[in-house]
Amino acid sequence: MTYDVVVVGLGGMGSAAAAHLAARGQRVLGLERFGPAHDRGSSHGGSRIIRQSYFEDPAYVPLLLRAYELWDELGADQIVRTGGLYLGRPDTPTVAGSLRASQQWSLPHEVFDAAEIRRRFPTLAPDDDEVGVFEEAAGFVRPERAVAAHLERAARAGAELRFEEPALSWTASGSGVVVTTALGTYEAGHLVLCPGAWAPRLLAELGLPLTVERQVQYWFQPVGGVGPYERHPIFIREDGDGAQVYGFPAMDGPDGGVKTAFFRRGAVADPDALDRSVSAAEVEDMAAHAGRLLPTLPGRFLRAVPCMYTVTPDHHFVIAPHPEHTAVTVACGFSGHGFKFAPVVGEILADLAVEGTTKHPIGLFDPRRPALR
Ligand code: PYC
Repeated sequence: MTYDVVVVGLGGMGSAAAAHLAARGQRVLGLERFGPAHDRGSSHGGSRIIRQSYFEDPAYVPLLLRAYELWDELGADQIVRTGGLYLGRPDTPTVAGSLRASQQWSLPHEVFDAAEIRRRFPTLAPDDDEVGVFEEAAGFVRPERAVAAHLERAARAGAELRFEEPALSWTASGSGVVVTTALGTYEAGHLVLCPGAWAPRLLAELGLPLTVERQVQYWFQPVGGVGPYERHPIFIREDGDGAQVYGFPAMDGPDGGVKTAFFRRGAVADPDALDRSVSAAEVEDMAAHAGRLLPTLPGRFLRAVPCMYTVTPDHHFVIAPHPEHTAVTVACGFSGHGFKFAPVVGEILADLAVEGTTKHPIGLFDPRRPALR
């Protein structure tokens, strides 16, 4: 057999898996339907949040602590630590969940009332009944740079990486797998599937209730310029109407603007026919929501870039051995909050492919859990 492991999809998760597998001496073939570190999937847009006080579930925290270690091993500048502020009324999932995770794992954090938020961060104008959970460890990673670094590591350790070569189908037997692409057929002992928004097609037989969503990232030039946004925490604010708006510091100089977006407010999308145009109504909606918290942010609209989420009903990931094929490992359904985990997901996928098990806690990501039936 030519390869020990084929990795399908070389975005955030697949590039990390290829790097970890190749570092363990596996003969790796990586297949990607687009070019290296492309902007057609879910790993582009210049920045992704990284944080530890995880409101989605405290069970993510040990994975985050390991992810931080691995990001730092990948490169001293992979994580830009800006601090992070999670705002809303005290009983919102964003605030209550961040506090719960911080307390459960004794993560350093502070809680500010609205007046204190305004005093410390003059760009922010929360309502009087809002609070903020602040954690210093939060910040952002640059997704394109991170994918490129993992690809570089994989190639340096001997992985063969083939781009512009979409995987069309795969079969598995007791002795291994066969993967068919637009250009050829490959045999290997194991298959790691990281198909991103193409998961509903390449994992159709699992019948997972995955929804591919179009999500737009927006950049605005603030009134008065980016100055006050240059040293600024990342933020996630849960609005009174349940919408979550998030954003970043200014990170690309005086003309680069400030990026903001909605978390989980996407429309269903076809990954092969993603609408890349962004309407004036969408820009106005974003400006209105961002402006409620940061009145100077939506000064002048600069640009907008769509990407995709692949969403599970409970917003938890799918990472597991394939329930029917021991020679296949699956990773999908990252639901818009997965990128920060990329290096630890790569480590887990390498564990599962090589050892058949992992010491990391991945019970939450079981494809057979009730929420996915
Ligand atoms: O990945 O933490 C995250 C995130 C928050 C809002 C959008 N993405």
